[in-house]
Amino acid sequence: MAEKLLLAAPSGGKRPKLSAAAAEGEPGAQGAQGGPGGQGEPGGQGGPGAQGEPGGQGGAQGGDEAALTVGFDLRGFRVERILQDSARSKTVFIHGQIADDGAEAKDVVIILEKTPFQTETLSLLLNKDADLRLHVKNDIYSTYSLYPPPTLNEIKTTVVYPATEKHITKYLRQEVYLVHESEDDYKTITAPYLESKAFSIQWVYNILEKKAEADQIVYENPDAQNGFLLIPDLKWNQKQLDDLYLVAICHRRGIKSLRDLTSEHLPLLQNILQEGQEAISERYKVKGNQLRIYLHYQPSYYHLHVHFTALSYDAPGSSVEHAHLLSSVIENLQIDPKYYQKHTLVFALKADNPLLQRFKQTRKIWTLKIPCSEGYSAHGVYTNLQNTVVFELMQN
Ligand code: G7M
Repeated sequence: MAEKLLLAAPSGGKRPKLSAAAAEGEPGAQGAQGGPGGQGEPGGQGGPGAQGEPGGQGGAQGGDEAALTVGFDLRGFRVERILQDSARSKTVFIHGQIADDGAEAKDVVIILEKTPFQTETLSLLLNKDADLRLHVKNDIYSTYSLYPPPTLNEIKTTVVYPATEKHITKYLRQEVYLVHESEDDYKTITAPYLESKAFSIQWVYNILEKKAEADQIVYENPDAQNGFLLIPDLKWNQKQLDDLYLVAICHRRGIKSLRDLTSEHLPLLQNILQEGQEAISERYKVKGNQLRIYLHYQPSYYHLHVHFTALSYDAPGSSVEHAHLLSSVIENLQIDPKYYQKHTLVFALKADNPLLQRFKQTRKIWTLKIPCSEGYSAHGVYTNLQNTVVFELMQN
């Protein structure tokens, strides 16, 4: 590799190297920020643009060249395989390995994503110096390849290093399956599963404790009970509003997900809805009726947070089997304080998701109408694990 390639620094890994600028002592040199902590993410999303969103927060935001002081050294990088790619979203998920001098090669996941066009820079793309190379010309129609200057050809890059097997399978394209989770299923399958796994949400605590991304905070209501913090999502490069994406993270700990919400949490949810919209309107001039404000179920991280995305943006994870509009959540809780404990919730899980395996393995019981002597009924008990059907005769 002729030139050293420098990417935004991931946290946690030991690879970040100072770029030439930083080495020369340019102002603004800073260490890698925050980070993903160990992943868990049982709620992996189906389809391309899989979420889950690990990765350190890069130093450069909002096109601040001076902030590009810490890079990621790609020497020794080699592609192992493409985990998934999407021509539509112009995204590719790559599993690679990086061999540090002499040391054992470590896994890395790199996500490359072509960024949306910015209206302000179109005049720099299309002018008399534009390098346009003709493909086809026919009457009034013609197609070209346009080779823009490097600064207008940015590729958003997320690095997870070192990546675990979990990260790799998380991004691997897989079949997805719908799960209907009843109140009982949650108690007997999902809740014990979540308790058995120590999903790390260190990155969330880092944000709440201002140990990471502190300079990114858009708004904060500091109330320990009903307050929250609003911050740009890792997926948004903040360079254009078309794909605006922020997350509101509540200060209160212990609310794992939508399932835990009761009417007790209404003040918190109303604050997030109201103040979140006001803060975004003030900072970005995007009104509340142009925002999609929702919670994921299942989420990737089990600390309550709410997504704010531009309504016109087809954000990954905004499909009906995944997103629950905050306004509807509030209304449901006003109608029934225990709505989210009682109702069946439907979501999609990837084939290799351990939670899906638990649903499959768990004993299902269904009632069959089998003629019996008066006063008795028969129940069929089906166990996936043993592949057996057992009938029980029960007295009514
Ligand atoms: O699926 P779930 O509802 O759990 O979504 C979590 C959201 O948190 C996703 O939209 C991620 O892109 C976002 N996210 C994940 N990490 C690790 C970070 C982070 O370190 N910083 C920020 N700002 N957002 C993150």
